[in-house]
Amino acid sequence: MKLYYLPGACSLADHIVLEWIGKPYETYRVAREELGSPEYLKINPSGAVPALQEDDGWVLTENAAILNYLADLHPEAGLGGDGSVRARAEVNRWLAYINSDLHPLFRPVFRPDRFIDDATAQEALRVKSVERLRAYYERLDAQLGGKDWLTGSRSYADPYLFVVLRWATAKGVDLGGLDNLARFHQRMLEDAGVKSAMQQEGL
Ligand SMILES: N[C@@H](CCC(=O)N[C@@H](CS)C(=O)NCC(=O)O)C(=O)O
Repeated sequence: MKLYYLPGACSLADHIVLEWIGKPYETYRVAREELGSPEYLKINPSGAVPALQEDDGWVLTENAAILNYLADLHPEAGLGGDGSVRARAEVNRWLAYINSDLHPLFRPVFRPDRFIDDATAQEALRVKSVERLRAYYERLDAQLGGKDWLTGSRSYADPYLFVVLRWATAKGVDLGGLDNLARFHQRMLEDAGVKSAMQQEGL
């Protein structure tokens, strides 16, 4: 099994999950200029990471699908809840919140030029998006109240939260007073699997 990744991108969530599962895997670091190449577009026609390739050549794209797939392949890792339908739904609730609500709001932060040509408008869009992101982190902070992990036990939603916390810090999102998130971030930084994935990605 091979994970295609960009350092520090949302593919880091899958990388951490692979570390937590603890079974052998390979990685392929995609160069930015490779994303649009004919070779890589055969792997992921969206020109994005992550992509997960099985040894027989089958490729799975879309982070939410990959994280669910890894949890199903390795139920012994316990990353999809306690085995109940409701616990799994809770994990997917928070995964969806991060993957489909919060993550897309970073697009105009990282690349405002993809949305609007005017440089002044780009900066205004970037600043507004950074401001709007705060509310998403407030909700995540509230969810972490009294818990070490988003759903109470460690799941595949947690590494995705770690990834977007790194982005928030790098891009100046105001996380002031969100102490549950700060504790979570620190706990993840001290986790052996997180450290290993980050070191492999050169972070
Ligand atoms: N819907 C995709 C989105 C993946 C995505 O946004 N990947 C980003 C990195 S976090 C990417 O590869 N961006 C490359 C680019 O836009 O040039 C998923 O959830 O897997």
